[in-house]
Amino acid sequence: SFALLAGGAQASQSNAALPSEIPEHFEANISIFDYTREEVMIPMRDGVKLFTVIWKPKHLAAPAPIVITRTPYDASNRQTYTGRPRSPTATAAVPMPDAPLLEKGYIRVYQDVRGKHGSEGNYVMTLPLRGPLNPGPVDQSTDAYDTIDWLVKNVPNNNGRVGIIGVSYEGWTSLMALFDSHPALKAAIPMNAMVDGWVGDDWYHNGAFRPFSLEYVYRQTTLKGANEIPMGSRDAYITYLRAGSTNDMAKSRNMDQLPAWKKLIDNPAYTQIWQAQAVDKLIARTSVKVPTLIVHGLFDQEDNYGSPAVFAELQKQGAQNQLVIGPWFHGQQDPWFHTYSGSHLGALQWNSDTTHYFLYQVMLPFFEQHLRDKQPASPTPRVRAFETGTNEWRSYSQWPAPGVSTRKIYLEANGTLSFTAPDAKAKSFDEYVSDPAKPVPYRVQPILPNDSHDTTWGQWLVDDQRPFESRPDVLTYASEPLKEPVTLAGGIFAELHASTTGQDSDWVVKLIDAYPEEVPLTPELGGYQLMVSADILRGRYRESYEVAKPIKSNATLPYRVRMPHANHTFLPGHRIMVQIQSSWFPLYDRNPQTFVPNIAYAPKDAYKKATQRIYHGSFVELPVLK
Ligand code: PG9
Repeated sequence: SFALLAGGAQASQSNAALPSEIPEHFEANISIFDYTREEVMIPMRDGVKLFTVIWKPKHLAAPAPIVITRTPYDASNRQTYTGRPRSPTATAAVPMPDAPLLEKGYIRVYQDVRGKHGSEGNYVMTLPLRGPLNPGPVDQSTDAYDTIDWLVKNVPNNNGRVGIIGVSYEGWTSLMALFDSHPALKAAIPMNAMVDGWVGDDWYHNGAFRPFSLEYVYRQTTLKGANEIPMGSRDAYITYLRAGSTNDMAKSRNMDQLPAWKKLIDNPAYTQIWQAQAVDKLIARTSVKVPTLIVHGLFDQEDNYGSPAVFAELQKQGAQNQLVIGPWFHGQQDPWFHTYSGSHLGALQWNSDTTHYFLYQVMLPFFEQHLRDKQPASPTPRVRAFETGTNEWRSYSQWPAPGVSTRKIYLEANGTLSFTAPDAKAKSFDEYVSDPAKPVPYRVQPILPNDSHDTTWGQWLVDDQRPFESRPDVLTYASEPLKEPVTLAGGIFAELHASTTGQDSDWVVKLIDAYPEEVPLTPELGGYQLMVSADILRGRYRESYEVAKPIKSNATLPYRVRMPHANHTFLPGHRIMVQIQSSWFPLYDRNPQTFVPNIAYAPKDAYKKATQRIYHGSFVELPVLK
C-alpha cells in the first residue's frame, strides 16, 4: 500500500455553489516508482500481529536478500527523518543509511516490536528472554524468528537469506535474534546495542543512575507512540537540581504510574533483574550460529559498555564474528534520524568520512558476503578500529589489540601524572569539598534537555574539559608533554585510593588528552582537553555490585572504576591528563553522601557536603600498545 501517497477529500458536507477541487479519491501514479512499499501485519506464534513495512525494488534481476530492523521507534514513520518518503526512487526514499542496500537491490524491512506503534500485544521495555524473568511463551527472539519465517515464505522473490541490523534498542533486538536463531538468519549487525543497563549502558553506570533515562521512559511508555516529557526549563541542570531526588523529579511528572520506570529505580543494585538480562553474560552461555558484526562508537554517549563486552564473548566463538570501532556518537555511523556526516564530531575532525566508510566498506560487504556469497576483494580483518589522535583506521586480529599490555599511570603530588611508581610509603593526598547543592555540571550550562530540537547531546563526550579544571571540586593531574606517542587500544580501569567524610560517595575519573597550547593546522584545538575515556563509580558498590554498603567515614579505601574502551594515540607534545570529581550532574543523579537505602528516594536533608581525599599513588591502568 502506498498509504502516504494516496490523497482525496473526506466526504463533503458542504452546500457551496462550486464543487470541491479536491477530488473524493486521488490515486498517485505509482508506475513511476522503482519500488513498492507494503505494510503488513505479521502473525506471531501467540496470535499477536506485528506491524511491518516492506520496501522492495520493483525490478529484481535475481532473488534478493532481506535486511530487517526491529524497532520501538515507529516503523511507519522511519523514512521521514533522512529519507524522502515521496521520492519515486528507492535509494532516495529510504532512510539514508539504507541507500547502499537499496542500490544493491535488497529488500528492506522495518517492524514495530510488540506493543509499540502499529503492532499489537503488550509492550515490555527490553523484554527479557523467556526464562526466570519472563515466564511467557514469547520474547524478542521468538518474534524475530516468527517474522523471519513469515518473510522468507511470503515475500516474493527473496533469496531465503535474512540479515538483521539496528542501533541501540534496535541493536539489542538484533542481539536477541541470535538466541535460537532462525536458520534463514545469516548475518547480524548489532550497533551500539544496549547490553547491560546497570554496568554501563543507558540506565546506570557502575551503579550511578542516569536521569536522562527518565526522559526516555516517559517518551516510550506513556503512550503506544512517542511522548515528550514536559521539562520546563532550557537547562536540565536547573530542572533536576530544583526537583530534588530522582524520584521527586519523576513524581512531579506522574511517572510513578509507569511500571518500566518503577523497575528501573526500585532496583538500584546489580541484582538478578540486571544480571539475568545482561546480554554479554547470555551470549557467553550460548553458541551463536549467525556471523555477527558488532559496531561500537568511541564517543557513544548512551551505550558505550556493551559492544566490546559482547564482542569479547563472540570472538571466542569463531572468526566469522567481527568488530568495528569508529569515532562515533551513539549511532552516528547509521544516520537514519540525523544528517550528520562521519567526518567530524564537535570540534574534532577525522580527516575522512567515517560514516561513508562504515556504510560502504563495512556494512555492505558484510551483508554481501553472508547474504549473497560475494566474497570481499581482500580478506576482512576481524577488528577494524579507528584510532583517534592519528585519525587512522587500524586492523587487528582481536580486541583489545594484540600486543597491548597494562601500564599504570600514577596521580602524584602537585597535580602531576607519571608512569613511575611513587614511593609506597607516601601518604600525601589532595582534597576537595563535594557539595550536592552545587554539583559539577557535566557540560557547560545551559545543558539542553534531550527533547530540545537544538540539543548537542550526541557530541557532549568530546566537549572541551577546560571549563571544569578550574572548579575547586575537580582535581586535575597531568603528565609532562610526551616525547613519544602513547597508543591505547582496549579497556581502562582506574584505582583510586580515597577517603570521604561522608558515608557514601561517587568517584568520577576522566582520562583526557591535553593538546599543546598551539595546534598549527587546527588552531581551535590549542589547549583542548579531549576526554578519551571517563566513567563513574557509586562508592556504595566498591566491594560488591550486588550489595550496597555504607562507606566508613575517613577511611582510605580502594575504589576500582571500570571505564570505557579507547583506541587513541596521545601524540608527542600532548599531555596525558586525569580529572577526578564526585559529581557529574545531571548526567548522574547526585549522591547525597550520607547513606540512604535507595538514592533515587533520598530525602532533602540527606544531601550533605563531604570532604574527599585522593591519595597520591592512585592510578589509571592504560592498555598501551607496543
Ligand atoms: N539508548 C537507547 C535505549 C536502548 C535500549 C533501551 C533503552 C534505551 C536507544 O537509543 O535506543
